[in-house]
Amino acid sequence: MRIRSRSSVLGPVAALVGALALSVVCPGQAVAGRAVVGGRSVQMSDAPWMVALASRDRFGDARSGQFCGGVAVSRSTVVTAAHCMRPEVLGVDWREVPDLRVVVGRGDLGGEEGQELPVRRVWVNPEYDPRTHAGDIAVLTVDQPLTPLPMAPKGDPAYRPGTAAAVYGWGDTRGDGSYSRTLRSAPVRVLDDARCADAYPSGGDGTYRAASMVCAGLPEGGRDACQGDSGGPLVAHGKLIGLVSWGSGCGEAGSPGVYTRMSAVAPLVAAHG
Ligand code: 4AZ
Repeated sequence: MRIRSRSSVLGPVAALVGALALSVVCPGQAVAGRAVVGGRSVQMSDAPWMVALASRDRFGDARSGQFCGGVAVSRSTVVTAAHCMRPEVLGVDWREVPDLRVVVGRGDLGGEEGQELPVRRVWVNPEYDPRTHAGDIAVLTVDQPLTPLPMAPKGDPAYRPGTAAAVYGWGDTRGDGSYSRTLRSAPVRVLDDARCADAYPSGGDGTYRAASMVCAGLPEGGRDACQGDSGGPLVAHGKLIGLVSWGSGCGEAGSPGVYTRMSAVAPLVAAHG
């Protein structure tokens, strides 16, 4: 994962510096081009389980304070990435964010459609390992009824390599700090664990662990999750198979997106939802 630049808080100069820093940290990212990277706009009615995590206090009003994605998995439970709740993202401990919200039904973050729901309870996986990125899951509870997406259980064919999947988010569309105002989705394919283990051996930015992660993309790159999409869903066969977690750059050939494998964390969700 990389940390979303807090441009709305820090102002345009910092945003420019941040964008330049990103292009240094992630060379080649910009050439992947085209928007999520390689995606298209989707209507909220086609993804009613999609939510934005937001704090206007931390990230400003322009995009409803969005900083990560999330997905409803029951009428009161949202799952997201553990790393979204870290001070590297929020600037402070999540307990000190005065207005943590789950935004539902708002495809255009510049608008007022839908609702900003207060978060009743937060559980961040204490086993999350920022070195490998294993265990990247947090569970948020809200009071109002949500529209859930079912999680694909262990052994579900949706996890098979080659399966058509889609990733959703309001994140960076070009790898240069261009966060989207509208919800986007990119079609990708579930990739073979061996390919992902080759792409991300131990000792790098993270380590691919097939037991707890799943990876997706296209062999030629061009479609991927990016900064700001973290915690959002990877959907296949109408079920949730992954949460946007990390990867090297965005949409680069040979560097697929890595996701928290839902079947591996389902017991944690059940215990903390
Ligand atoms: C991030 O920083 C991030 N291309 C998420 C996904 C990917 C890279 C970065 C995968 O949140």
